[in-house]
Amino acid sequence: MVVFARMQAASVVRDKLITPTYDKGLLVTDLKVPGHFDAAERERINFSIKANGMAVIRNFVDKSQTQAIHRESQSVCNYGYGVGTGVAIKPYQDPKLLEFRFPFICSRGAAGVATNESLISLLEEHLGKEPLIHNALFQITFPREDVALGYHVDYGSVKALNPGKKLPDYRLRTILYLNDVESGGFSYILNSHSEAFKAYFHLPYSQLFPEENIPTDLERRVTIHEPAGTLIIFNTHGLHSPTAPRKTRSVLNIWFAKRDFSGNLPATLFALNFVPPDRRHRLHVFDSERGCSLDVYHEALSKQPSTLKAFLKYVLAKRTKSNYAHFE
Ligand SMILES: O=C(O)CCC(=O)C(=O)O
Repeated sequence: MVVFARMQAASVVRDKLITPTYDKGLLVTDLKVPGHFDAAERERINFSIKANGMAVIRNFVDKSQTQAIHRESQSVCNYGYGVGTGVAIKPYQDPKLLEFRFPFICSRGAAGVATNESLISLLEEHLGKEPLIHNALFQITFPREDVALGYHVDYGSVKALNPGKKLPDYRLRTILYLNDVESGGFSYILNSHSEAFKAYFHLPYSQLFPEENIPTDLERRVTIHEPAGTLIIFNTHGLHSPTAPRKTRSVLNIWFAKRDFSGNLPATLFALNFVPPDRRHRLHVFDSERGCSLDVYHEALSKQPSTLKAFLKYVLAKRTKSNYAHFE
């Protein structure tokens, strides 16, 4: 009897040690005023990021502003930017999704999200003073039956400038839903970042996240089905995955990093007139270019693969389920 009780106590201690805690009750915060956190809301969001690795903020962008950003995203994801004016930036398009990777040059609303004072000062508590954006994109995903990408973590960055490198930097990513998401929501395993880092960071770059290291406790998995205007913030080292959308889904993705981000980055393009004068002290979010000398571009050009190699790479890329998002 004593032995059994001791064993039970030991297993409680062991479970406490190996099973990270989380608090689902803190996950969602419903803002009273769109775009603004009062003290209680801010504290709750902060606690959720610490306890769960993520937070969900309903009503972050109001309805009409969300609709405006949605329209802008549709236009640039389908047609690109500046078509017909001589300066054109193309979207990335494949049969499953459309992306436009310069949201701050074409959308006042997107620039407003990136410089939102409540958001940036909250991020500063996690990422330190004056964080920067290391990547951003509008994305439209089409209905599909299967999951595009299994549980994974984001350790990469702009791949052309950081070839074959996993970057350990702590980053927080935001996803703003631009339409009501009733299927195909973002899925996350709560408070999984430390475990996932230990299990995966040292593995070879091309290896997928090992199945056996994905926590099996279904209680820890959440899928976020929320209305348009909801903002998700999550630690990119936590295990996450898209789910299969039955309807077309549109989002704005922004990745935020610490000022001393270790990877090479291109400049984040933005339109100054989209940033209201009272937010210009937050222009630091766009000040991201580093390690990106012209030589890097020349090297990349001189290493261009032959047409045959490029074709093979394209075919193989189509067949392989990458562990990373297209850009992260
Ligand atoms: O958009 C989503 O719901 C998840 C996307 C994702 O897993 C990724 O891009 O890394």
